[in-house]
Amino acid sequence: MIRLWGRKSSINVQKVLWCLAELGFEEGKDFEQIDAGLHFGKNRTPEFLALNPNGLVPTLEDGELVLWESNTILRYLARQHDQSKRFTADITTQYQSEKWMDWQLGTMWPALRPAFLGLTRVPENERNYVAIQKAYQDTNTLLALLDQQLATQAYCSGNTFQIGDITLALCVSRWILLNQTFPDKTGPRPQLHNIDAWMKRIEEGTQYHVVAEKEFNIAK
Ligand SMILES: N[C@@H](CCC(=O)N[C@@H](CS)C(=O)NCC(=O)O)C(=O)O
Repeated sequence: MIRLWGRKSSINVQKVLWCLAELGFEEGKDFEQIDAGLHFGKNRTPEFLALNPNGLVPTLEDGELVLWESNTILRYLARQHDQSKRFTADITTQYQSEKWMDWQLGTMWPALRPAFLGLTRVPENERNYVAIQKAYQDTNTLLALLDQQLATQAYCSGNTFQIGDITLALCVSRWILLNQTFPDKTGPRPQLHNIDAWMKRIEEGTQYHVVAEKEFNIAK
């Protein structure tokens, strides 16, 4: 049975949980999830560090194979466990999806992360609100690029839902929730209509509900 280490409030663990749901894996039957990280601890133990020397989640065990880096875990699951072959796209679609996955990890999340961590993890009296608002506004500019892409196609890499959409949608949902929860701290959020329509398609047509959040809750 696949074993997934990581608390369910982590964006990177949620990528894996969502992907497993898309592939038809049921928790407790096809995979085991172990709470680890933040207040759950366990991620600095010698046992865990032997699996992932970074001490971070998610970490996945599938038989002898141990993987960390959430986007790589998604690539592996889509290659190894996709019975229906819905993630076995033509080469153009596959690499457009890969491109957005790298953009999510290397560009978009680093931009939004200071706002996310600043507002949800840093105590109120220690927050740098100037840096938080700048991070949020920089993310607005970046997301206009995704919105532009979604003007001509239903999903990030073409007309089918791919793993790239999983990685992006979890960042976008945090971007929306941050503004809804702390509107005066993030500053304005532009209406990006193509992103709104894409999120609606995802909410209605995928397993997004297994990780969807209405509030920030690091306790779970
Ligand atoms: N690039 C890594 C980042 C992993 C990461 O930063 N994980 C965070 C949670 S999102 C973590 O383990 N934080 C420490 C903790 O939760 O205690 C990935 O995509 O998997």
